[in-house]
Amino acid sequence: MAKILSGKEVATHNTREDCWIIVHGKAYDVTDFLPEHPGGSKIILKYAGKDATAEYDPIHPPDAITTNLPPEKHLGSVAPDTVEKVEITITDEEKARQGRVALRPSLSEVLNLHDFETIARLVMPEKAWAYYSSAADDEITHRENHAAYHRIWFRPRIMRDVTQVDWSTTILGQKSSMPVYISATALGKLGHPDGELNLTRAAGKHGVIQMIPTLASCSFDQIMDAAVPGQTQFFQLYVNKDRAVTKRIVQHAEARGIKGLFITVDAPQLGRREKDMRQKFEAEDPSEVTKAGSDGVDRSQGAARAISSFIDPGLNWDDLKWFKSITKMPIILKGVQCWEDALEAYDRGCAGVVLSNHGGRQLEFSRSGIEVLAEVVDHLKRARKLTFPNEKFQLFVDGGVRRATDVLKAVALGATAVGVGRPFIYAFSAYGTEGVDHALQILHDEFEMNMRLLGAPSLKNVVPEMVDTTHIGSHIVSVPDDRLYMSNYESLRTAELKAK
Ligand code: 173
Repeated sequence: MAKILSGKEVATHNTREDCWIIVHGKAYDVTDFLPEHPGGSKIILKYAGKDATAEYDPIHPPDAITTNLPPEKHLGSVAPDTVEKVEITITDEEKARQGRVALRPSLSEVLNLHDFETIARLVMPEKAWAYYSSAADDEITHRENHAAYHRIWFRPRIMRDVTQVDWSTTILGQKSSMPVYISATALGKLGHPDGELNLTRAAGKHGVIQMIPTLASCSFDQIMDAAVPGQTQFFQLYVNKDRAVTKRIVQHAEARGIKGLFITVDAPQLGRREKDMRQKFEAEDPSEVTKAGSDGVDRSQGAARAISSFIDPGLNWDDLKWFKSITKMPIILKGVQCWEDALEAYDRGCAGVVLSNHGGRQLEFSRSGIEVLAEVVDHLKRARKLTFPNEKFQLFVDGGVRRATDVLKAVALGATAVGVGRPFIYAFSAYGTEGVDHALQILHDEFEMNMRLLGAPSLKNVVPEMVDTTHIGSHIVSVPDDRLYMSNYESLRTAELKAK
């Protein structure tokens, strides 16, 4: 039997030279790990000799500490009643937030995916809202992602029997109840204690595919274990500079039944997300975060940058051969932004590409995925005689999708499916799993109606002739201010009123 430590004993190891911390009731010697911690040593030192669980949980999967530290640094259990409670001061701001949570509108009042965002903004912890909602620089690309759909108009057909309409499909050969998948987004527990599991459960219920992020705050295995039998999941990969780590992650994902490997290719460095930066990750002591700490990690750059230093900026086309040698999963490049790279991905044997600018969080003035889709389809048809949607080389789009009509525009143009990220985070941050369930149900309802109104009994009938893309490339130059929506449209105001 391993010895049970006391909190008092752990508390004596509270210096940079001798640093123990407690996570989930177990003590760890992290002294040697301090310089290696991707988020810097200071944040660990703040909890030297103490229980760090509350700080640790939203950022790390539960197994991060056990897999990163060699077994001899696992010191064993700590008797719970001997551990000094870490004072969590509830600020006035937090009290006010909890008050707003209690006044959330009921889910039946939530009519569309925009409503979740309205509510999430009011009820999410500020740090979480800043992290999720932020985008690069002036957030022009972020807005453009949604605005681009405003430039595509329908050419519906009439007098077709639409008594039965079916919007189910297959994605990489896997069944999906709609041409939508839940895109990968990091740090789910910032928004809700169950984090990504909210997505897994709702996806399982609705027959929708979840793309599991490398930087989930639940462990990969927890997420896999939460799936119902037969539920399909994809995996989003950030390629680690240490390829042995990458190989282990990829092969474990395959062994656990992941059906598609989406390699992120648009983030050799993380974009500047100023909303997030202003929040000052672990901002209790502003003097500590205004500049790079003595540990060399610049935490003034927001939550994401603090934990992204492992991503390999050296990733290049030649690496694809290696990926193919270590896995049989279909490989899809996520973050392609022009036809030349889509063509290269096709020629090098990828199973598809995601036309994406990372939710506007990376290169500002990247074009929207939907605009790039039109270009890619056009060139691949001509250069390689492909037709779309195509079983062997599938095109995906993400960014700015809020309505089934947005999805149907992408499908008409040749996309197999569309990724939706933020709206589902907002849904679970405000309402947990039920929120995601409701969001998916809203999309189902929108699909049913819009398929009928388009005159499309199935997705096969959603063809390029059904959309007018004349102005797809006419970018709005000024910052868009949608008067009609802002002045006339009845948005869900009850949340704001109740909150005041
Ligand atoms: O968009 C992101 O925030 C993201 O992809 C990321 C990357 C590295 C660490 C955390 C999040």
